[in-house]
Amino acid sequence: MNLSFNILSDIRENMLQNGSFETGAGSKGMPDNWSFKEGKAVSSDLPSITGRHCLQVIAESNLRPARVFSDFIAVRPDRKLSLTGWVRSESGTQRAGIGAELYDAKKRLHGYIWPVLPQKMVSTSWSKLQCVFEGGKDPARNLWLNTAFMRVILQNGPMSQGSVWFDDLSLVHSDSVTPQNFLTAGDFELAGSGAVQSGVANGLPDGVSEEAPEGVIGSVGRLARDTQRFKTGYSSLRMSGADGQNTEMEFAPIQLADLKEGQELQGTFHYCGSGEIKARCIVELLDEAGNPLTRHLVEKEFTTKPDEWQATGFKAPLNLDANEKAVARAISVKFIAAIASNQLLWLDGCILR
Ligand SMILES: [Ca+2]
Repeated sequence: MNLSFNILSDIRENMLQNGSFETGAGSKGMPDNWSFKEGKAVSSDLPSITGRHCLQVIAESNLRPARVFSDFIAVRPDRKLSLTGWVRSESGTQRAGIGAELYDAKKRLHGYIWPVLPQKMVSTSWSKLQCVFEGGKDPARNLWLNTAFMRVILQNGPMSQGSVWFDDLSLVHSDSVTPQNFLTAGDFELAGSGAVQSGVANGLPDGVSEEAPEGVIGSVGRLARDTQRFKTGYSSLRMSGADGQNTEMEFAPIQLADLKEGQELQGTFHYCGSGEIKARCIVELLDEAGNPLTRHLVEKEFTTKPDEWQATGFKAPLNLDANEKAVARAISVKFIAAIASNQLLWLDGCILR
């Protein structure tokens, strides 16, 4: 095993500042980098997609839409931009649109475009939204030839009364390459299905959800998404302990068909503890039924320090012997630690490529 490696990152540049609405006045204020001209908008701590806050856009009348604007974004009509995010509504009868104000190089306003028209009603549960901003022939939808800046518009209405929430918005060049990470849930950003954000009710600290983040399985009741303590993104995985037992977490298996024989697997991760805790990261082969083979491809030991984030990793070639080749179908990445019942271990920014 080669011990020299760089800590990997899969952060993709987001042209929208504060796209998860995490910084700003907190609840009932306006998030940084966003403003409204019509209607009303506030930072909301309704259970969010990423982090602890989202944006609530309130239309007080059916006739007048509520509109929130991003900061100015430098754009070029010949470069396609892709916007993704999440939206939900108060009662399922509200309508949301995504648009942009178009400005020339001197920041003079020239017009509006609407890649997403508010035709359909928005669900009361979070749903994904997606659109592109690009040059083209339709002046109602495309960037104009003289467009040098735009401000993204998040609209609730018209013909929509009540609240719409937005979260986790990202605007990137469509041709920018997403850094590879086989551990798609490695940043622990999304709540698991059916997760309930904490509160007084479940006895967990604020920001800790009572279920494992999406894409993670393991010791039931001892894995949680923690939006209070994190190293990358807006949340981490918080592993709690039980005396005399191991706590385990495991990512979704990666099919061998998606990997190349002999390729060098590189993995890095961040970790932190409430005290000194010995733990292991294991990469193993799984057979057709999902059972692990005897040999571990990687077994990386690490020890947490109290309240201090550290990072480490591994490099290992994916070389299988004849027997393994015959039965192995996938690889699995997991973490195991003997955590005492009064201790906690956090993981974040897990990357495998
Ligand atoms: Ca957020």
